[in-house]
Amino acid sequence: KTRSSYEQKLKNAQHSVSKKLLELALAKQSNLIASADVTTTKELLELADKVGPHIIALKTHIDIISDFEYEKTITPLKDLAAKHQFLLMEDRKFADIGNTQELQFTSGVFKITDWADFVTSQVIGGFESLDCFKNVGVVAIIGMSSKGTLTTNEYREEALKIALSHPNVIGGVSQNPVPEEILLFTPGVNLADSGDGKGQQYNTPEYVFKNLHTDFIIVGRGIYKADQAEEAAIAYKNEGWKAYLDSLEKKV
Ligand code: UP6
Repeated sequence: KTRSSYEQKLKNAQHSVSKKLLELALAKQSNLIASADVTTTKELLELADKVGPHIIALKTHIDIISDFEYEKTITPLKDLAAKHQFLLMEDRKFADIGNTQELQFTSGVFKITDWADFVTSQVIGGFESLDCFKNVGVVAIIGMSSKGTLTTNEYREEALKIALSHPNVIGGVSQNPVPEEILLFTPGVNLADSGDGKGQQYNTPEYVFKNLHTDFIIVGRGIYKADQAEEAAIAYKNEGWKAYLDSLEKKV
């Protein structure tokens, strides 16, 4: 069967964050999410400003920023997101009981609930552990890209049951296809490398659109480690869009 287009998915989308992502993808002709795995506020803001026009979301690991200060880090980041029209995806990968996740989501110095449009969460804590993410979209970790991951077939099947039935869930992170009711986000995408020597495994944009019918590609080092981050973002954006258009025509 052929995949659904972003237009078709937009018609069926229930969650406001899914709608926003699909609208941005169509408006910017981009399915690219840049992963900003940099460790200072200056690098984070510079990267966001450079790649912002070409991405639909910026993915953060906010707890790796060494000089984090809400006013100096988040306030200007939100301004850049508004200026360049991208969403903020905090890749927190919550993995605890609901009450603890709720505290991690709302408290501490990062106050993720105040600024993230959507967050990632493991589903290892069960269905109700996702109830606290009421005001955001959740991307459930279904399968991981790293060598030796414990996200086996059986695990992924159970994880998908939670993802498909929970109203806060907009999508899943996976290296395998998922049902079209949820959006598929695929990290482990790089045009130059096949791995990083630390267990990461890479595929090309072409591969993940053709074989997984993914919706969005997540690229970290392929962009922020490039000599020209903006040029790299444009290259991944163009590759990703071309691969998406090709996947509309091909059957899996
Ligand atoms: N990520 C993966 N694989 C997963 C889930 N998440 O790589 O299964 C995240 C990493 C990193 C980004 O935490 O932030 O996606 C990939 O970065 P890279 O392109 O530099 O490898």
